[in-house]
Amino acid sequence: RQGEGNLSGKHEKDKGVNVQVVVRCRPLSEEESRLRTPMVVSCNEKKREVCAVQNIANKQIDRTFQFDKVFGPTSQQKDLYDQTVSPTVFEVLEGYNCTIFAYGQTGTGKTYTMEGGGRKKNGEFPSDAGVIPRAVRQIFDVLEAQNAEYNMKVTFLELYNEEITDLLAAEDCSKFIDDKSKKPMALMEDGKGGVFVRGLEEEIVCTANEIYKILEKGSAKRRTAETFLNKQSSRSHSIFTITIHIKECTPEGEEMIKCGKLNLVDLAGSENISRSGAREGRAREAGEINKSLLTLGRIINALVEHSGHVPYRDSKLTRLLRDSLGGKTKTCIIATISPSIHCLEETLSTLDYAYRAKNIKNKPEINQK
Ligand code: ADP
Ligand code: ZZD
Repeated sequence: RQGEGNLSGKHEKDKGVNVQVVVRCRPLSEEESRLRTPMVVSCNEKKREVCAVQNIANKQIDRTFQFDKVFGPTSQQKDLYDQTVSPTVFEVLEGYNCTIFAYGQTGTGKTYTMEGGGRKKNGEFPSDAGVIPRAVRQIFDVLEAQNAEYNMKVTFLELYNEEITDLLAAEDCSKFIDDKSKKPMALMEDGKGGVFVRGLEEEIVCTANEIYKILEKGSAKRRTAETFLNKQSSRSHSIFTITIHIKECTPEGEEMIKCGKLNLVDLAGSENISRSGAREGRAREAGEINKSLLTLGRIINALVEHSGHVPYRDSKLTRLLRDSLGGKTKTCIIATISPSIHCLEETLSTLDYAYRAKNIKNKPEINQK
């Protein structure tokens, strides 16, 4: 099996594998239903197509896009997880680095998809749990079933206005005072082409419950920071990372360490960042420009147009996740959209963006020592 893995690894490495792009359309909210908001998006999950209907000068124009997968308004958290994330988690356990991005307009379900609804009081796993808690559960289920020898660490950070907040560092109220003298968390080169955040808390974890406690701590801290610093959560990016080292023995009795990493990224709302840049001007005037999200878009453009310079270094997000775009990581983008007529323009912009990202090729490699 090892040989097979290496072979397919080599094969993939030569050709490159495309970034996987899936689209999820949320249902109308209760409010939208009550107001009989027209739905302008239809999803054909079998054909993997999304169709948006546009009325221009009384003419109906349909735009249809095909993606790697499409999840309609009635799709459940489990459906999306089983079909797109679960295979990725198996790859992480084989020693790949994998990244899942949620991209879309504010209010379309990025956080619902990545985190999901809150936890139930009775301690049961909630059916609306999102990608992060489900990935945690799967990782431990698989490792325990394999009786594997492993160690695992997690980090959880937020990026707001090009400043990093460690969501796992102990609560420190002085952090919430907007003190100009306080040192921002710096990105450092690791000498191997990657970067790390200096001083970022890495929690070593042994059980799924420990991670859930950490998530609880992280989301509490995020809420406090939002309140104290009057942050707009729609403008922040959050990155939850799990790194796993697994000890294995080859049939020859040689010891081998596989290392896999999973980055789960909830991006800032994509509104104001249009492809043409037409609304860039207005957003910039309003001080709303999100450097990291803008740079992400420019990188996608540079990679799909093969236009030479790829501006990875222009933002913190893209420095941190450089390897996920055109690098050795396996990457999946979940583009979230609303079905409402009031969101049509943003929906089309998201679909265009996501459709272009399908052309990015990465060269995944297993990490093995
Ligand atoms: P975003 O993170 O993109 O701003 P949210 O995740 O906060 O959006 O979702 C906005 C609202 O819509 C929330 O109340 C959320 O529970 C609901 N929602 C989003 N996606 C779905 C879905 N697929 N099914 C049911 N409710 C959803
Ligand atoms: N989306 C909720 C958190 C929020 O915005 O607060 S849901 C999941 C991933 C990352 C962080 C938090 C969670 C979340 C949670 C809820 C309540 C307390 C702690 C953590 C969650 C949801 C289901 C299962 C496990 C964790």
